[in-house]
Amino acid sequence: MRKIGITCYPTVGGSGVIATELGKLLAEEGNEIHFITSSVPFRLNKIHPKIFYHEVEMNHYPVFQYPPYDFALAAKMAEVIDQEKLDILHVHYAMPHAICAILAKDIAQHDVKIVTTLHGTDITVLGIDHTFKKIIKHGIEKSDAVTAVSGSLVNQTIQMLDLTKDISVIYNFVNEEEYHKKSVPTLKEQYGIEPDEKVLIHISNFRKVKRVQDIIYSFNSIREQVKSKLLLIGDGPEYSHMMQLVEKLELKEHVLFLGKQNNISELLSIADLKLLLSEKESFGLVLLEAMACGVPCIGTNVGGIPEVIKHNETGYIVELGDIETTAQYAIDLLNNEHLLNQFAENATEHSKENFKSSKIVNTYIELYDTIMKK
Ligand code: GMT
Repeated sequence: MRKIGITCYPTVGGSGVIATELGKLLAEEGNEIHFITSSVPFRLNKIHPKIFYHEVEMNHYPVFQYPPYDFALAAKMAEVIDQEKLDILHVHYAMPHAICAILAKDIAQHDVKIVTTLHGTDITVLGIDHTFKKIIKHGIEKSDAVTAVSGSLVNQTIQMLDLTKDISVIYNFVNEEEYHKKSVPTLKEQYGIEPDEKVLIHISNFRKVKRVQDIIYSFNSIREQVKSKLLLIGDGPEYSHMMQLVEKLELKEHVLFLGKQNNISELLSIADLKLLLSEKESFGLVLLEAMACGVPCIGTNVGGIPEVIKHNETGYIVELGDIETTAQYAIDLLNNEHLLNQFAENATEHSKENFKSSKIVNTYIELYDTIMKK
């Protein structure tokens, strides 16, 4: 039995999902898991005798212009390392979690190993603010092991930070108990979708990098040739702009804005095709969630997306901003029932074979055991 601390962003987001699902599966394997976060991770939805939660508490003193969250986190990490005698502290995101973990390790009496998993946005932050470069590099170099969610992210990290450190690729996974095709016979009707209408789906946090407008423009061409509806799921800064665009293109009755939703696998179970046309994406967990539910995907040739979608087998890869090719691929696929079924089957197989949760969790366990021996 290993004692493992996990820190992640607890709110909605792929990295928080992966960290929490990993913790749950590690607990199932008999490990003791200690989440050290600012609030209960949103996917920590069931109790388990081997899962514990330590809240990072913040005091608001008027003297501080900005509340020192990073120090509060490091202090809590150090406390939990010593109290619980943690073997491993696994942090998701270099910024600031890896740096806080290094500081906590220095403070704590008990020896702990630090594992940092990079999810992408921690590295792309560098594009916004280069003052972070040295501190992120420090967090990565001082970690006992570093993993990234795609080969593309490893290359990008090494290039941007001039690193010599070994970074292993450990792909993301989905909880198969939740993500599989479900029988939801009345759901289409409940959303006012005709039985013979195809359903396209996009799920994101509606940040600019997700280029939701490319999805809407593609759909505008698709629906001229395929009777279909577009489901837009999630919320974020671009949401109201996208609503305006849909109105401008007179697509209001064909595009359903559903906002944030919990039962994504049920919505995926009525979808025929998933679109993710981002300009930055280290992995694209939503693609894997879709494929696990038997939904083929079209994604951009960006970041880790081509490592997740098998072009011409589980979906298609298109160049960034190429709305015409996206629409053409979608039209051809949606109009060919045989090919669509084949792609759906391939997608399920691909997710099971290459992103199986038990296989990924074992890879993390092997990594923990290797560094614990050092
Ligand atoms: O994409 C986001 O804006 C959210 C971000 C997060 O913190 O969850 O996602 C990143 O991590 C996910 C889990 O590893 C990946 O699937 C996403 O591709 C990655 N997002 C980006 O690289 C933009």
